[in-house]
Amino acid sequence: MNALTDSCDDAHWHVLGAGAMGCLWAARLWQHAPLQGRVALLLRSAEALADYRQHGGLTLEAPAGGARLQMPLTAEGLSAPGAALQNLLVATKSQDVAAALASVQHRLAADTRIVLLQNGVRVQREITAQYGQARVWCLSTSHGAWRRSPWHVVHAGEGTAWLGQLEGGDAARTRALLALLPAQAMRIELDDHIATRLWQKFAVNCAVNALTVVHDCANGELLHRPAARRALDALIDEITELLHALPEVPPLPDLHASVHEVLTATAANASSTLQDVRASRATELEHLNGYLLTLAAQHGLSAPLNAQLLQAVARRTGTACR
Ligand code: KPL
Repeated sequence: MNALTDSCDDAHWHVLGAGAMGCLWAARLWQHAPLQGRVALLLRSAEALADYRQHGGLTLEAPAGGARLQMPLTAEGLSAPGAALQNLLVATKSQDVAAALASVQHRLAADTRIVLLQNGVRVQREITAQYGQARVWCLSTSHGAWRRSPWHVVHAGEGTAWLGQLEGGDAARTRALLALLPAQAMRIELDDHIATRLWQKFAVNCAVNALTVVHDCANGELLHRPAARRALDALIDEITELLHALPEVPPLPDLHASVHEVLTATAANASSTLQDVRASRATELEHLNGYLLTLAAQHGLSAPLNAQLLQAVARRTGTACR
């Protein structure tokens, strides 16, 4: 029984997106005592479902060489019929969220809670507008994870996570939702100003991610390679000016300081975008610098450095990102 919701009937989670983050959150949800293991992965392809079932569960490796835990979570096909979803954690890439939600449309009820775990702010704004403020929550997280193999996830960097709804939302319902999440294991805190936090992380990701691809370097190198550092500083200036001019963006802390802090804390890491490029996966840049260009154009502003950056990434990867 959950003290805040007065019910254990609404404690079932489904996790959409079985990348490193999806697997990490699914495993941590499964461990969360009030849920008693009522967590299922929603898998897109029949092959993935068969492979997962044959494998028999997820393995979670805790940080710093900690324990390896086997977790027999269930899995379901994405388009399979089933009961209405109570809590849905969406952990796909930004560009896949709308299609992924559309494919579980038949299982979304008026009271299904949708929790978004993406970088950026575009998806959060679009999905909140589409499904309504009452049904959508955002998690902004600094946890790090990677997969040793498809069903074996390593919780590599223990970070923090913040939970909230755009435009404030309903505090009591957000607290009730927090009780259904692994607040301790994932260090989740409530944030009444999640929009500010999302915009801030968006700004950092716009400054860092594409540039690590162009310079093909770990995060910290952006501070230490002279050419990369010059490009970084100029890009931060442009992003700061642009965000300041956009009416929808709340006041944000100094971006030079935020970027410096993140790059120092994650110096040895490859950004998620560089990891995507190295693994020949689609990147989220259309939802980062691409979205910045869209917002700039909507307000008659220009962002030449961001545009050049996207072109440079496209040349390097051989794919147009817009
Ligand atoms: O969020 C990140 C990412 O890689 O997507 C940063 C902050 C750049 C850390 O790597």
